[in-house]
Amino acid sequence: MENRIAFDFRSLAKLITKIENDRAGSEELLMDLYKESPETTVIGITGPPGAGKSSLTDRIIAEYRALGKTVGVVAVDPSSPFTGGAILGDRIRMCDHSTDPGVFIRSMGSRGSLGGLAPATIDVLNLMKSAGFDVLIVETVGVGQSEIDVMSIADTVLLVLVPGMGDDVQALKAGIMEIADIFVINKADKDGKERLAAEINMIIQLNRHRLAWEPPVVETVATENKGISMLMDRISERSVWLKNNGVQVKRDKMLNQFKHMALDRIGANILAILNEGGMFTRWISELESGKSNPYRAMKELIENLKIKWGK
Ligand SMILES: Nc1nc2c(ncn2[C@@H]2O[C@H](COP(=O)(O)OP(=O)(O)OP(=O)(O)O)[C@@H](O)[C@H]2O)c(=O)[nH]1
Ligand SMILES: [Mg+2]
Repeated sequence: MENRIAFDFRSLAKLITKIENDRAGSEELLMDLYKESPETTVIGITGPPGAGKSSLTDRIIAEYRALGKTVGVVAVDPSSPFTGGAILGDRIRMCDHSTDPGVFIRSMGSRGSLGGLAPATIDVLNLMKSAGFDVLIVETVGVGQSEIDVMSIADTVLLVLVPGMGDDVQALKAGIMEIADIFVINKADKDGKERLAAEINMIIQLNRHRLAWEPPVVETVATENKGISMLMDRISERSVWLKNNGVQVKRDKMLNQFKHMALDRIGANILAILNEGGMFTRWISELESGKSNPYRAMKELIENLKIKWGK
């Protein structure tokens, strides 16, 4: 099989470190390197801590490797101060693949990701997409806004849940349908999977009318390799569906990505400009002298922006 990967892994690792440590300085680099890569399957894996996301990732890597496909993995661990693979091993259970020349695994911690983990992760994923892996996997913890942001880059998002968290599913309801393309009930060897499945199915039914793609539910036991081939089948079906019906889905995801990228850049630039212009210092002194208040300051800010950018 032809190897489409454009860089050797050492260069790739160096580029990622550069992006993590100096996002603003890497902008030019990303501008030059960015390449749409329609052949790359991008899979997002998210869910609560300890649900078995890394164990599943490990199994999925093995399945794709058996087909001769190259795999790139980014594991985001917001609780870790480390980056650059230092925590590979324990929390990220993919040791089996660490010596495989067709697999590149990178972990990202909170250190060095100026401007937030989500924007930095998106930059790194875009780089890896451009590098030409057959499959790209991104693992994140949680179902919050930052996961939703990161997942805008994935074609197919697996939401991994475990039995015994029925009430949590209720609490997650709002975010859940926005993010899940495939529900995975992992640790199906534990009690309570029927209840969880019922909860998930209820949420799917409630949202059915507005879903173009109805997310399937798959049960797995990652540690015993059970349900994995079923999961791979669902992932393939999703890919086929995306090929035939996915134009709007891709457009929506791209739009989402653009908005986040724009907000991220605009936010950083504007804060710098305001700082330089001494706006913050002036606001503080006006606040202290009772001449203004935070709401007046914001009104002034927005009006100035409107003058600059029209409308
Ligand atoms: N019983 C059982 N245990 C599992 C299963 N899958 C994973 N585990 C165990 O659950 C624990 C957490 O697995 P991980 O794969 O690290 O979970 P994770 O979601 O990646 O965890 P974080 O990245 O820390 O959020 C490990 O001890 C696994 O061996 C499963 O299907 N059944
Ligand atoms: Mg993990």
